[in-house]
Amino acid sequence: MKITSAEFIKGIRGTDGVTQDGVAQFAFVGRSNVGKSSLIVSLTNNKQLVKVSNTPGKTREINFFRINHSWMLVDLPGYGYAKVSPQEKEKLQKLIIWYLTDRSIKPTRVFLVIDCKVGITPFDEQMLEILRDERHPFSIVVNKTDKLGQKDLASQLKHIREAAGDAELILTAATKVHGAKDVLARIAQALE
Ligand SMILES: Nc1nc2c(ncn2[C@@H]2O[C@H](COP(=O)(O)OP(=O)(O)OP(=O)(O)O)[C@@H](O)[C@H]2O)c(=O)[nH]1
Ligand SMILES: [Mg+2]
Repeated sequence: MKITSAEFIKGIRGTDGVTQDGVAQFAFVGRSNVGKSSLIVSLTNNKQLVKVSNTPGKTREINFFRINHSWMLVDLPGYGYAKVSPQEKEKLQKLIIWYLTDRSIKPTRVFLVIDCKVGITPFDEQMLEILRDERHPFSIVVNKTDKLGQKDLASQLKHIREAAGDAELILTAATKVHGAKDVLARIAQALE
């Protein structure tokens, strides 16, 4: 599948206003700084579309991007970033949980993004629990694979596989556009 158009639709901070037009939504969730926004850049090949920075806690809204004039990519804020205020942290956490649990929202597939160096954290475990409880189809995207050598990557993947159970793993390096085609293939399959 090729992405020929990508447009920012809106960012929401409250618990209303999700586009209810029934189009498929593919959502990226995960800890702050794991590379969710970078993955969206790598899929769309459009740096202007998404704000990516070295500052964790960059995405503060749920951002919706319409792709190929039909389906949506959804960029969620990250959880677990220590330096945002406790109030902001709680607000962001509520926003993420609302997106994943509200009955009116039915993401076609959720991509839980993790940093291959860090592995699956207790926060990620909580997200996995929610994804399973809500019965959302999901994949675990193991990002930043360029940061580890072959041997370390293999050993990290072993741990990640143990914690991931039967969840599908997709390996990526967003800033090198590695693995983008595998994520896109998963999306294409779900859209069939
Ligand atoms: N080396 C390397 N760096 C990456 C990769 N993906 C993202 N980064 C870098 O990691 C930092 C954070 O990336 P973002 O895409 O903003 O992360 P995010 O998950 O959207 O973060 P929040 O919006 O805070 O939740 C940026 O400096 C990216 O350039 C990758 O695959 N490899
Ligand atoms: Mg982001």
